[in-house]
Amino acid sequence: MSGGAGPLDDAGRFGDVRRFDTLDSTNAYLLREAGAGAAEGTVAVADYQTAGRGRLGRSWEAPPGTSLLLSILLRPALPAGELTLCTAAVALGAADACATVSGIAPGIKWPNDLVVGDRKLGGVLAESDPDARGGAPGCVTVVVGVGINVDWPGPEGTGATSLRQAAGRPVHREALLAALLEELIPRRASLASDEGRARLAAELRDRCVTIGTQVRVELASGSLVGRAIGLGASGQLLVDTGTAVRMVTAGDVVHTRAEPPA
Ligand code: BT5
Repeated sequence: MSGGAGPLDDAGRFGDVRRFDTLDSTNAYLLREAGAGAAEGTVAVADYQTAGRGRLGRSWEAPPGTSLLLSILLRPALPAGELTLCTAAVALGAADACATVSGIAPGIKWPNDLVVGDRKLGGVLAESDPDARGGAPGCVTVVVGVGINVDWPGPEGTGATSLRQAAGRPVHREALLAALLEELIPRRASLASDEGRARLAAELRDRCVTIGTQVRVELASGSLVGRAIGLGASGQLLVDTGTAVRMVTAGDVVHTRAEPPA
């Protein structure tokens, strides 16, 4: 199958939306499908995940029917250093979809959290498969999953929230799904050009609540403490440690203290 035909039609719409009552993980399912050659634009939505995953081996919890749990298969022609923009494209689309259906416009905590104030509303997890077949030459296979708490404010003790709690009224999961897929159309297109990618990075900069805060970044090589001062051209986090500005492409960010407003 080529990336041009199939679920992603000429208008860039996501036409192959596969729905499940239960899956292990929508990301795991789509990675398996991608490995078997599924086309770009395939979407998996589950009511419940038995092994929902977060980053770095963590888990994503949601009782049946309470959350929007979906994954999207992308096969963009992107340099490896710009894969962060796939996470950004989906996080931005999800944030705008939340605003459309609930009036709550979440911020993005770099690199992958949707937050309302300092409460986590949702998370994005991008996983790539370097061996997957089915894309055009030069394309990478990336499955981007997103979980949004719609009707359940997250696990006890995490200080998370839900759209229902934040908006003070029920929010329709189907309307949220439709809005998200709509928001993804222009952002998927943006991944395909230099100008589009610059637009995504700029949009992320506007929505990123991490900029201007003191952060501790946990990296494989140790932790980095400093002030987040901005984003690089491909969405990397720029951290001023006091002695140097470091560019972070992956890591776990803890906001340690908000800067007073200027
Ligand atoms: C994330 O990981 O935030 C990415 C979550 C992505 C989930 C979606 S659901 C559809 C798709 N299929 C999958 O299998 N995954 C994706 P991370 O930053 O590592 O955050 C995980 C941490 O958030 C956990 O260790 C918990 O502390 C917390 N957590 C778990 N469930 C939560 C929830 N429903 N709401 C808020 N926080 C939660």
